[in-house]
Amino acid sequence: MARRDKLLLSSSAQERAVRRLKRFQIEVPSWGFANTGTRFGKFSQDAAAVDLGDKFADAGITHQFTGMTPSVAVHVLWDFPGGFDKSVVTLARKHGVRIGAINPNLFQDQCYKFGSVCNSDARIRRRAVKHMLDSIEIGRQAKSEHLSLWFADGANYPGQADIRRRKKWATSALQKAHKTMPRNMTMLVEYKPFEPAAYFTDFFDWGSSYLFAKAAGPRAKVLVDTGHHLLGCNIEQIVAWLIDEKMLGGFHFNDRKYADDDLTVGSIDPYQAFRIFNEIVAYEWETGRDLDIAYTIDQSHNVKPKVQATIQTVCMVQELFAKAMIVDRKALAASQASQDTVGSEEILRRAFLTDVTPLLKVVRKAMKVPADPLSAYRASGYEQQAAVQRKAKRKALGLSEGGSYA
Ligand code: AFD
Ligand code: MN
Ligand code: MN
Repeated sequence: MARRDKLLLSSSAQERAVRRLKRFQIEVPSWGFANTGTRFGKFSQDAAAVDLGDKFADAGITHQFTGMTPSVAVHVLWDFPGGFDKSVVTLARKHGVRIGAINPNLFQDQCYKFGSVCNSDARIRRRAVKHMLDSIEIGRQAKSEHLSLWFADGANYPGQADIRRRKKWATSALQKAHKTMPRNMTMLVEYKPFEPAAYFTDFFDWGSSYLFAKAAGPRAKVLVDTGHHLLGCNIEQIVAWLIDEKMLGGFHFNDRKYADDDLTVGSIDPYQAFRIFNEIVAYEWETGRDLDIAYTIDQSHNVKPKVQATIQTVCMVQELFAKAMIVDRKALAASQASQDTVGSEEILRRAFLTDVTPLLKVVRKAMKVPADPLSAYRASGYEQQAAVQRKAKRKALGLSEGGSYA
């Protein structure tokens, strides 16, 4: 069990930490609230969202209990199956949230079997570009600041595809999208080394996304999904390099044991997540300004109740960021300068092992949210009520158990 040190911060350090934590927000994914599953099956939850209004309601309740999640990342195909119009913006506002990143869906239609922007059939590539341009238009109407791109493009067998031509096709597609984006929009280029493609993916690591983003244009950056790295990869080193290159666009946060497991943040390796936040806080300490990036949860839970898992993961992000906030930066710099390996490590470890509950209590009081958001939510009865209402809604709509519109 990790040692729990009492929080000993100078008042100025505590005030600085409280101010920063009050500003810390993270976007929740619409797809985290509807029933989903794996290729092995879909296990429905009565309380899971049935339609977009339910998803916004769940995001809104998450924000009500945490004070940290005012925006919702949306998936164009899953959330707007019948098209988008301004009523969606009104619906989100009704639930106390706003539309965040726009995620085109370039991986589910049958035509994308052999890829979207990297498909050897120019007609499919053109269709993929059109979907990106349509998604940008949705973003323009929703006043979204991010076009978040994940491509499932890749190959399953050696010899199946021309790697260099695919790179060129993708580059051309991203350049067309970048040209169309409104000036307030940033393109986030996500990477993933495998899945669903098994031999190679076209957007496979931070370097590929970096090169694609650089080629696309000045408002394209790299999106780091913490579940998208080969085992043993040093993610905080990637984050530090991207920060230094001003190419870190944002994160999709989750945790994983083996693959892209969509586990709640910190459930497997909280120290790694803390080290990622440590790089962010170190930059903010040195520059005196917040790192302007998109913090997003990317999880879709099958065995945890959806809203509970979302509140749990958001609170864990906040707790680990708080721990990074209490690292003694001056002492760390001095210790590194004197090459005191143990001393430097101990400064980081002690911050990680410190119980920041007292600090979070101060922050949450100031934000007028419960001191323990998860316990408060679990006692609220929201989930039980949603289960009854949504079960009835599914029945009335003739949806299969656990079915949802999107
Ligand atoms: C899947 C992909 C990727 C993407 C997300 C939402 O692996 O992380 O960002 O779906 O589309 O998790
Ligand atoms: Mn992701
Ligand atoms: Mn993923």
